[in-house]
Amino acid sequence: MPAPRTVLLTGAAGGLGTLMRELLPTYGYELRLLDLRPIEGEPEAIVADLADKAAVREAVRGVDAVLHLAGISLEAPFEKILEANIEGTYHLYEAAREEGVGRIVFASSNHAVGYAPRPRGDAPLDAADLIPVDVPHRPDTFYGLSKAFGEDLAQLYWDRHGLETVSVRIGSCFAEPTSVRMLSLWMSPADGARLFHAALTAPGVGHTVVYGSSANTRLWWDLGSARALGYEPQDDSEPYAEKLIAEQGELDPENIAHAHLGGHFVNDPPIWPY
Ligand code: NAI
Ligand code: 15L
Repeated sequence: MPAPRTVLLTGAAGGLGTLMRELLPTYGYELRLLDLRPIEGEPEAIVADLADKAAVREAVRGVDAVLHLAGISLEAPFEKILEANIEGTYHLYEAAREEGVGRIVFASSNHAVGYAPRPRGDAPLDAADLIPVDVPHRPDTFYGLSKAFGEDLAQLYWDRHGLETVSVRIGSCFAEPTSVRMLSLWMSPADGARLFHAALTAPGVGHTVVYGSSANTRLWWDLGSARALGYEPQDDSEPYAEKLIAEQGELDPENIAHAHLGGHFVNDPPIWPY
């Protein structure tokens, strides 16, 4: 596949979408934007719901690749997750197949494997103790289940239709880490752009699953498959560690939210904004 130039960015109005709208053009991409919500200052952005198959098909027409960020990004009632994340992602894959788009980069999440126990031991962990990328799906929420579905859908569309995907199990991509758990999962926005760029351009990815984070000293997972795409993370959350640990304390192994990769998403019942 030749390196993509035009990329459809779904979820362009969201937190990560806003960061990527700023950072990805520096890699030479021309972005076509789509979101349920209008974007201030972007009159050409497509305002559409992933539920609208015809609109999604029109949105993918003529692009080289898709960076699929749109969807509900936290836990929600199953019916809402079903429509936005499961059916919506299916509509996107069908549209991409019909329009001959060669590659999708899918925003999966750590919550697809959120019940994986977090590794113990002093940082930095030995490579053998890191959570491997082929750990079985262990979703911690309906939200995590939708990300596990998205990864499996990507595998199906690769095996059956030759549509390539990199599924990025993003940790926590925000300007700064805000919790002790995030010291392990943080992906700086600049590293996020580096990783998405690698995922968009690496040759012959088939369906590849990677973890998405910076090169944190307190890393819990294996970045090997991301590095194999050419991703070279430049950032580390460690400069934030002293302050966050002084404010919040060390992780408590007796607390189930601290004992699993998914953090507070494993609490039952979760408290969510939807
Ligand atoms: P966000 O909630 O800020 O943005 C999601 C965007 O998707 C919103 O602008 C929303 O309007 C749009 N959207 C929702 N349903 C839609 C629909 N049916 N049709 C069209 N657009 C729709 O989320 P954020 O943080 O920007 O995350 C982006 C993606 O990355 C999400 O898929 C999220 O699950 C995933 N992710 C993000 C992480 C992070 O640290 N920010 C961590 C792991 C995964
Ligand atoms: C996610 O999947 C969410 O979309 C994001 O808002 C964060 O909560 C992140 O996971 C996390 O685990 O920190």
